Amino acid sequence: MDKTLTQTAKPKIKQPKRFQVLLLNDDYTMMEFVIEVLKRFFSKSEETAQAIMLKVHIEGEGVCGTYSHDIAQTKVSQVLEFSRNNEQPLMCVIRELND
Ligand code: TYC
Repeated sequence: MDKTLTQTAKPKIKQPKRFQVLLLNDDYTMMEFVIEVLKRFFSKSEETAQAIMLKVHIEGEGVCGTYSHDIAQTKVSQVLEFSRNNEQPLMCVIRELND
C-alpha cells in the first residue's frame, strides 16, 4: 500500500450514539398499565417498575433504558402499539444522549 496514505490517515474511532427511551406522564394512563409496560418491554422487576412509574408520575418523565437508535425506536413503537391497543394515552419518546 502507498506509505503516504497509511502515514497521514487519522484514526477514526466514532462511538455509536446512544438514546434514552423515556415515558412521559399524563392524567389518564393507569398506574398498573405503566408498571406492566416497564416489566414487559424493559425487563424491569415489579419494584423497579413501580419506582420508575412513580418518578414519571411525580416528575413528568423517567428513563426506561438506554439503547442504540434502532433498538430505542423499536421499543417506542412497541410501547405505543401496546398502549393504543389497550386504549391508554401513554407517551413514549427517545432522547439522544450527549456524552
Ligand atoms: N399520572 C397517571 C395517573 O395518575 C399515572 C402515570 C404514570 C401515567 C406514568 C403515565 O408515564 C406515566 N393515573
